[in-house]
Amino acid sequence: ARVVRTNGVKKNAANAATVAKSDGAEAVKENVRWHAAKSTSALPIEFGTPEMYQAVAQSVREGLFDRWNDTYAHFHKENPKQAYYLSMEYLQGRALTNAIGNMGLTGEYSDALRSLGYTLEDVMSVERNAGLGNGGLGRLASCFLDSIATLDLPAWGYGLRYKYGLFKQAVDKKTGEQLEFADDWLEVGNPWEVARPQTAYPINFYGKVVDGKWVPGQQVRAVAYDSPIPGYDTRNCISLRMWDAQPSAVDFDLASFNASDYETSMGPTNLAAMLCAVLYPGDGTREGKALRLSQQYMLCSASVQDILARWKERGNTDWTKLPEKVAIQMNDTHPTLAAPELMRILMDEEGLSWDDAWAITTKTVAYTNHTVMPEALEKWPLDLVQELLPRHFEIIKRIDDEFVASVKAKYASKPAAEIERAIGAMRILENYVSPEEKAAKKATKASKKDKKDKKDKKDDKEEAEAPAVVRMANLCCISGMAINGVAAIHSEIVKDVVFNDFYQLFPEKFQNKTNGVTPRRWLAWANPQLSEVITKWVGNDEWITNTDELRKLADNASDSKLQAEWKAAKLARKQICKDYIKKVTDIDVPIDSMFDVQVKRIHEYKRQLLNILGIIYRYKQMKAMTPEERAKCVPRVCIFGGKAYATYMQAKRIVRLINNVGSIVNNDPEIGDLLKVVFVPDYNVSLAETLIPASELSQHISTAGTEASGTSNMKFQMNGCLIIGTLDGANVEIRECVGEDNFFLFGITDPEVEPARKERAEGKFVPDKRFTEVVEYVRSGVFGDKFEELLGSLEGNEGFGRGDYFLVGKDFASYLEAQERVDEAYRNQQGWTESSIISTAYSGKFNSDRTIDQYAKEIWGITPCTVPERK
Ligand code: B1N
Repeated sequence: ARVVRTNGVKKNAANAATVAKSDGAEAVKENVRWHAAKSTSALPIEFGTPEMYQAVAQSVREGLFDRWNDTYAHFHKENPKQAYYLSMEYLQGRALTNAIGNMGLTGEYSDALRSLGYTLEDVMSVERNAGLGNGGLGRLASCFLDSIATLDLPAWGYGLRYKYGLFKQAVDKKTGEQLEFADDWLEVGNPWEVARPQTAYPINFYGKVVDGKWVPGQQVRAVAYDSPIPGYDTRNCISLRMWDAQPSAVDFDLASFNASDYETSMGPTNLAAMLCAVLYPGDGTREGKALRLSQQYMLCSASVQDILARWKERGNTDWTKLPEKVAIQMNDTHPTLAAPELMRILMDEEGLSWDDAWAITTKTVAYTNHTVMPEALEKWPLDLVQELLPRHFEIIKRIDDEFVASVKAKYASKPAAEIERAIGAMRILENYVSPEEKAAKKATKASKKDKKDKKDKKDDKEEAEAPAVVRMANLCCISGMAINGVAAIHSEIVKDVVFNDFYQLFPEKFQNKTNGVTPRRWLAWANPQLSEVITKWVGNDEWITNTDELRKLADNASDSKLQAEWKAAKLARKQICKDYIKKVTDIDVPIDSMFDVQVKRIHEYKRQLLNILGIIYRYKQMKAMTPEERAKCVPRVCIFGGKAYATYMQAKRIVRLINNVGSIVNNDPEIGDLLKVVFVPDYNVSLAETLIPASELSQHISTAGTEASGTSNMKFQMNGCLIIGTLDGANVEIRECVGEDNFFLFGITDPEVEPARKERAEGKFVPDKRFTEVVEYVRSGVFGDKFEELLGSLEGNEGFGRGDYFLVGKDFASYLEAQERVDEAYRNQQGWTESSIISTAYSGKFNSDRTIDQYAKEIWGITPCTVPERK
């Protein structure tokens, strides 16, 4: 009865638009077979696993369409307040396993494929990773979408459809260096996206402002590509809308083309291609900055235009009530331009007054801060903003002027110097000199021309050194209705340090939203072996949404039957991981060793260097032992993964050191299976799904106060992995949940960091003897190279010295002691397994459903809008 195809194709029930759970594996099989014949790009003479992946993806996608369309229609009809998550990054990973898992069809697809002679594992491995993000921030956005859909919330994601995602990483076999390759993730097509060429908006750049309105100099079109994001155990299926840049047809200069002036005629086409070519184009140069800022503007402008068009489409008319229908969340400062863009449209296109537009904007946008590292707080050259977005510059300038005036009025009773300091810290434009002031300065200079004294020269120099910039975070704090950090400690640092002046001014805006991760992808689908044990011992699978249910595991944490099943699940995952490592690195890792993992972007503050120096110390110690002593060591496999930013030399040296240590240690016959050091190349979402379930110990060892939250720490915890870590980011809250006995803590705390740096700078710090020994050992050239620049950074301030800014030396002794506690704990396998069970049991807080529920209630003001069953 549900036949939908009419194009002469032989039909049966399974050709219908949806395969429901009740249809069973047989119907799924027929549906997949149908798609294999009719909707893949395979030629009739070729059919293998890649083609089967296409067929299955088409089948699943078809099954999602009713839910997806119904969700769209239902939101349209109900006209609820809707939230929009604006992010320059999404790390979606693979979609297939997640979609069938969320639809509750894993068993059916698995059986259907088996009877067709394939396995679901092989088929899903064909899918390319959608890697349109750098790390935690992008993956967080993707986890949030899963939770939004699962909680039936009316919210959508907006992003950019980069042609090339984050680069693919390989390791040079000879030198151990990182190699980078473009990630052409769309090469073989993307079955999860739907192009919507009807949904396109003009995006303008350059030009000038005439009579208060923007007369642009350049234009591209942003075209919508939508991907369905199915919720778990619900019919709700939301959208991730990604914008692609295309040339506007009117710009195509056919005459030039016919006159063989291809460069001129292809100009707009090339510009459009460049805009969405890569995630995070290098922004060292002015061209690079202009490109990145153009990308950010395209995301903001297209999304805001689309949001307002939808608001109208749903019959809304009273602009002053926009904040009752729309909330826009800015994922870090990258989409800050959403605020001035909303202002511009409301004023210049909809005719609202400044005051009305401002009142609306400041109730609509909200800002999440993800880092306190000063170099990551975006500042754009003022003249670039002015040139690229002249109308927005005017708007930003006026926001700044009015803000300065409001602070002066509010702080009138304070000392003048204090007012000046506070304004200096908070205003949007930094080092800005207005044209009038510039003219005045020039005049004074001219009059002083002959008596040019030293002081004047100094002034000149300062001017040259401090270019005028637009501080995006300040614009966010001023225009946002809410500002949040991403873990308790981070949100405190945001209030006390990074934005303290704003906190004094607008204490009510500041909030905390501790990050979370989706238990669907990161536990239920990534680790079916452990999930089965959990479901059995919890009594049902409610924990897949209500992760507090996991606590029930704690009651049986010391039960030998649960322990045996728990260990068996872990062992199965270690085997999968071992096979993968063998396949990609050719290293044999012993399965009965402790799997000790650190995977994350390579960054000095994350201190992979501390980890590898600790390993070198371990190696050195083992070398010095008698064979009998050595036999008593706890065997470890130390696994690293992570990408270094292409121009971040120090991070690249860390990668090389890890690889070089690996090639010495792994081939040392004295050491054998007692220690293995593995760098697994090309860390991405899929690799995380392989490594995390197999891990027994994971390292989250950033210098206190530097990691805003971390989110992999939560994934490891959920999968029963113990953590060695500092009191930083979400570690603090994880430790509170699992209890101090189940967390290997070390290192100085945030308030101790500045004094330690001072001690270091004053030459009063004496490093632990073991630290000095290890550094000297590396210096001696055992690992191929002497790593002068890398090790130098741990020392003074001359030459390569950076004064050990991230305090590797300071925390080294404490780290080694914590590692000794780890070894001791691992010797007691029962105790270890009990801690592992407890870790999972108390991971409920870190479910992104909890995080999203808080955003929905405390920032966005949205409530569930559940799509009903079809009648
Ligand atoms: O955001 C994650 C946190 O868990 C991590 O601790 C934090 O480091 C990460 C500029 C960033 N902060 N800032 C970025 C990403 C890309 C870019 O161009 C900054 N990423 C984080 C989720 O809250």
